[in-house]
Amino acid sequence: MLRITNARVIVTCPGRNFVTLKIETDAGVYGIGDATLNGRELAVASYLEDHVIPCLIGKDAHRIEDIWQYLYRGAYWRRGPVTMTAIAAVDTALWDIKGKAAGLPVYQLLGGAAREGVMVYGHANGETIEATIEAALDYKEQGYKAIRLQSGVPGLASTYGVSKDKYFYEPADAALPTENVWSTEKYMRSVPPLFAKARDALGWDVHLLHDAHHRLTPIEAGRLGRDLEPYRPFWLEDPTPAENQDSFRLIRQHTTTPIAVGEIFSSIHDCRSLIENQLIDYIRATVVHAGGITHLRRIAALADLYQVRTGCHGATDLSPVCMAAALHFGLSVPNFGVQEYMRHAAETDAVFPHAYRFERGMMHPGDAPGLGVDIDEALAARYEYKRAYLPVNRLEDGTLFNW
Ligand code: KDG
Ligand code: MG
Repeated sequence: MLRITNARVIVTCPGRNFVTLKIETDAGVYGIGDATLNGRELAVASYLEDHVIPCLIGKDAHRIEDIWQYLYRGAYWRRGPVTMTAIAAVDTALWDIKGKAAGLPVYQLLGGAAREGVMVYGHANGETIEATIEAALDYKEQGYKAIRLQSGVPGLASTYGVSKDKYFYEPADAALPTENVWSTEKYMRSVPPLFAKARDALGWDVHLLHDAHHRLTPIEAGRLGRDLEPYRPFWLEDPTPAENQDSFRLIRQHTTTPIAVGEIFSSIHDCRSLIENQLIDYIRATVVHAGGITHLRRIAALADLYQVRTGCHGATDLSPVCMAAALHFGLSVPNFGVQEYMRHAAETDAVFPHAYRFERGMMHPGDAPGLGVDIDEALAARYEYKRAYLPVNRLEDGTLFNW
């Protein structure tokens, strides 16, 4: 028995907002879990502080599955991003504790390494095709085996995924949502030339990815997928919103470009129909937003039955605690595909010292007991929470559209 004696929520903003849960036990071992829900951070902080932490005190930290079920079934209100992010934070912290108590890195508790390292993809983005390709060449030079390409769209003032900074793309950028303008027609014309030029410049030995960010109708997605086929993209991500999962059948009827979906999914029930009907190739659900390591393993096991591989979300709003957990998961899961890796700012890395490392396009969680990541609470306290929002998106006629 490892009794939970205390749990605390730490909100900090070292470059961007992060919410972290710290669970302490009577043996002096503690664990941490990421609870960051971009743009809605304080909802999860309150859910944990006001409703979850009182139930944790006195429980046995070793009983990860029982505590997961207690928080999921016991709440009566199931699923949803706030609930599942809160459950994920508890689950991640408990795996950290179990690893520390056992003296083993978490991936060993998950079955051990199933590969030498975790292939990651970096973000190459630019205002123009030339700038994007220049960024991609830089990533290739650093050894990346997979690169996501996002470029500004001629005729549009701003575009999803295109940052002002070379490495640190930060989508939540204002105290109130900024507004972008979108034209699917202009966008659809701009992506195939980006991929054509990228293949000329980068060759064929590097995986190229693209994120359509839920902005196409199924038939538009089918056309874009088909137009990209000659350049053999690794995946086309979030081609259309996934509420109506049947609509992915239409995409499948028109293209063999692999499809990746799921960064906003919070449970296996969001993934089930897409996976069972083999409408996607990669599932992007991740530790922090999909119920923690415990639930993500369940999603991966379902996906494995249908040859769907993992491709976990890993943008900067997922803290280094989530990144560490994702690497332990990715190293051990049989049907691993790729892991997104957007570097965190130096202030973030200083608040969350970690053992994970990048080498020639691959990452490894390291062999420290537990997750191998910590939070420097004194440093974290220096960065006060700043309300920040993702932008909203409107069509050229002012209609509110998909972000
Ligand atoms: O919080 C939202 C971001 O993480 C999201 O916009 C990033 O689409 C994204 C991606 O693929 O990383
Ligand atoms: Mg995305």
